[in-house]
Amino acid sequence: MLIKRVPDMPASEITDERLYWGRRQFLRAVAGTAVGTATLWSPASPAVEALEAQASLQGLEKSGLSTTEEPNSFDDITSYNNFYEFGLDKEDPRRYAGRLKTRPWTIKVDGEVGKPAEYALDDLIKLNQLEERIYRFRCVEGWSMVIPWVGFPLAAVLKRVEPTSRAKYVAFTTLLRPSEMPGQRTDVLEWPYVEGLRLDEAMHPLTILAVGLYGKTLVNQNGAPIRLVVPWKYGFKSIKSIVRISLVEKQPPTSWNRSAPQEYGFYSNVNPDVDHPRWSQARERRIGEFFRRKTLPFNGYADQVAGLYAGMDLRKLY
Ligand SMILES: Nc1nc2c(c(=O)[nH]1)N[C@H]1C(S)=C(S)[C@@H](COP(=O)(O)O)O[C@H]1N2
Ligand SMILES: [Mo]
Repeated sequence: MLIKRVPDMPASEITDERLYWGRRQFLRAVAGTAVGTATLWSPASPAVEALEAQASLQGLEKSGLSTTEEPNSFDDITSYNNFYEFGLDKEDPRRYAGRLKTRPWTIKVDGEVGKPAEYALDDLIKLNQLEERIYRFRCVEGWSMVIPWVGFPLAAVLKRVEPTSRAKYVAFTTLLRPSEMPGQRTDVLEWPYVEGLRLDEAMHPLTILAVGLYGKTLVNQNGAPIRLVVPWKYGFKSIKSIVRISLVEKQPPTSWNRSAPQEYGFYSNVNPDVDHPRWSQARERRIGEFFRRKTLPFNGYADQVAGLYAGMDLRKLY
């Protein structure tokens, strides 16, 4: 379908027609809701106020897995987002995500496990030691940031439910709530957004569930109240606003692969040597910088994760 858009395409790649119709469809969906846009977010309100408005997270440990690179500002991280449930433009999530209610929030962990569980989010958080993890983040569109997440290893959550020997993959599902997510009233993607990892990727110590940013709870545009972060993969693997984590036997469907399989594979490891069919992945623009920098294999995490893919042809399994 023409109105379907691939994630993160450079603006130059998007035909005017697609952008026009995708945007119109979204605005029509927003107009159909009771809440207008004016009260949701004043673009003039300084980022510091937004940061202060979030609850502080207590007892954070500093992680040895953090990069020493300088983090992007809170303003950068919360104003330039992909979250198609809230629109196609980078500024849409900040404008429209405020209406999403993130409490109460339950998250189900089920499937091929001995002890399926359903947690109130705050209980799940209490079960885990929160850490600050400063990670590089690379979007398939060609931009990158450094983000000080707060979270805990996904492995801790998975171990607690005791995966069976049949569990080979992990499937993640975003909330489906069109009344608060206007993008879900359009067909830019099939909803809800879904993602997946192989079990060993999911269990890797770098893979975290993030519940915060800059020491505070997540703002909605970044995937509140809980989102995945897989720093060696393109950004779209890092699914937001998760309600279900299922251990499964077979490779699960993923939203962007389903939408454009020739462009987005299941693995989606950051790989400067494999071009996107419509643009090079060799370089990236760090938000806030002028000159582009070289993209690193596995986004700079090769020492830790390359071993997961030994013997695989990552040109085929992109
Ligand atoms: N549910 C959901 N998760 C999502 C997306 C989305 O549209 N919906 N976009 C993905 C993409 S393409 C990117 S680059 C990151 C952006 O995360 P950030 O806004 O926190 O930087 O979220 C990912 N997770
Ligand atoms: Mo992305």
